[in-house]
Amino acid sequence: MTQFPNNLSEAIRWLSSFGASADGGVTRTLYSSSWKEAQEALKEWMNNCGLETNYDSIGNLFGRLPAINSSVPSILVGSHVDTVVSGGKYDGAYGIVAAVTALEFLKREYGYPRVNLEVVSLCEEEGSRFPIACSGSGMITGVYSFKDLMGVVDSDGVSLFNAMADVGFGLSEHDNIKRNIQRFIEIHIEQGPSLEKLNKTIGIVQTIVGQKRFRISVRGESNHAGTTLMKWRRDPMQGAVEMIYTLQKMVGACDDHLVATVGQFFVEPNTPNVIPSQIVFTVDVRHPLETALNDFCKHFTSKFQEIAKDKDLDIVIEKWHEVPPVQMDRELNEWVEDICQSNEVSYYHMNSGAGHDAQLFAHICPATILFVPSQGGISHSPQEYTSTSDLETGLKVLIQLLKRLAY
Ligand code: HGY
Ligand code: MN
Ligand code: MN
Repeated sequence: MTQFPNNLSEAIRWLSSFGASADGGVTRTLYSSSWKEAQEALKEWMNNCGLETNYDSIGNLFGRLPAINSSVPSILVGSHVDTVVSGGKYDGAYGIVAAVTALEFLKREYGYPRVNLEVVSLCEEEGSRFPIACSGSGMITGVYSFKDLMGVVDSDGVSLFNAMADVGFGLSEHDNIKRNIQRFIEIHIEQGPSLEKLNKTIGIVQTIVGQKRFRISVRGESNHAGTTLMKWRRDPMQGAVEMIYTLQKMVGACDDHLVATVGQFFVEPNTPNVIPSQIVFTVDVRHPLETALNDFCKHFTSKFQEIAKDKDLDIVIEKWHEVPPVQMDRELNEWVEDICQSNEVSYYHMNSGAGHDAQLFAHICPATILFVPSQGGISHSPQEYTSTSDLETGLKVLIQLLKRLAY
């Protein structure tokens, strides 16, 4: 008999065992074997909690607590099951296990709701294997469609559709997995230091920042490291280094809300005594204001073009992810504030510097995301940690919000 978790901390530990990495972190990328095992185990747990489970064709997993009149659109509550490489135990996972625990409690205490309540374990949000992020929520909301997934391959050249088929899922262009959702609620770790620094337990998010992610390919001429004088070189490494240095200088001239990250860096042929033929690196830029985000991206990309031209290098700039900043739902946030006040739970109105699935759902329905503190503000790391009491407080607020909305 499978052993199911009895409490939140146990559930987090249990879920983190799927894709556990030697460094104490978790690596559970889209359509990997650990991803499939995690979804199957969650499905079993949801069934065991009395929820009606089903997958959609790309592997989003739903657990439904049906209403007496189940014809009205559902309230969806959940988060993403995938992680970054060597990520933490809580990012995404907490939102799923808290949602399952909340629905199990509501069913036991109050029976069937007035409105369908559905947990969702979203197949992918991070964009850490394939160059597409939020594909789970993007397909449910219709922000993405079949054509956005076509031709997508990972860094090993494996296509998204083949990886999807390898774990038993498949999408045809006639599949419509868009859902009509009444509201979307996500509970998530803050992944930053604000709540801990301010000694607050619940973050009520007003705005989720906009973000753009680019892949920059700089091509030059590979040659012998010893026989090629510097003045004869068309070295993409020199170009890429100047671009990244210039990017950092440009960020420094902006306000603190503008953040830019070079997270991936590939050298070809990546050999000590060979002048590289190509450098590929990523740039992730974020800001809570769409105009500031757009202006900065326009500025840095034209600067990169200039540097390439000046050094006689070829450059290809591909933007592969873009989400505008979105406002979370005011009414839902007022309810959360009221719940915190009546339960004497400390809270703080804030923005989210991390992107989240709630950002996609906000395009089709009222959506919000609640934060609990991250110890030391650390995330996307094996050191990610949130205390049991904060996890439990977040769950309590989530349960009361769902009770108000659906009973
Ligand atoms: O990168 C992000 O903002 C999120 O953690 N995927
Ligand atoms: Mn997340
Ligand atoms: Mn994340």
